[in-house]
Amino acid sequence: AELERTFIAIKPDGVQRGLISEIISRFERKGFKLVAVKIVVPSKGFAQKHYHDLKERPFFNGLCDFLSSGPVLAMVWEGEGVIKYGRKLIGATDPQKSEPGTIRGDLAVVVGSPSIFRNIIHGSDGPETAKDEIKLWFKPEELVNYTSNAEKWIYG
Ligand code: YYY
Ligand code: MG
Repeated sequence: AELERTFIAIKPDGVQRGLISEIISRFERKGFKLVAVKIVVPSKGFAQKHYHDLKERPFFNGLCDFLSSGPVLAMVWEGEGVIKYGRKLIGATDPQKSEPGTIRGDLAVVVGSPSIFRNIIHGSDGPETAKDEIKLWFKPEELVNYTSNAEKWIYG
């Protein structure tokens, strides 16, 4: 089994709305394993680093203000296919377009301006960004290696 990890963050709107346990539960019930977690208020500079790929976009400044506006729950989840499947659990970027059954589709508010910022959750979009984002948010010693007794039931 290939060890795969992704960076998942509950954004300030998700934390303030009391959605932490709901979101963790969806990853946990799917069979993914939590290997790092902490709550932090990122500085604006840190948010700019996190979203550096989007720095040319018109919404970059507002997006970074939003991410640094309050506590964020930063996590690393591990499991086979977790990067791609994590994105599937999260749903489409725009809450107006995310399907019911996804985190954004079920939980993100679709009204308000600019509502697309308030889409509750971030997930790495590929193996390279997962690696970079985990490194940005966590020190190596904050990641915990352990065997879950459920793994033989999940992976066979
Ligand atoms: O990975 P994901 O969060 O689904 O979308 P990205 O394209 O990486 O954009 C990051 C973040 O930026 C998105 O969650 C909301 C915001 N955003 C926006 O405000 N307006 C857009 N047109 C696109 C993205
Ligand atoms: Mg993205």
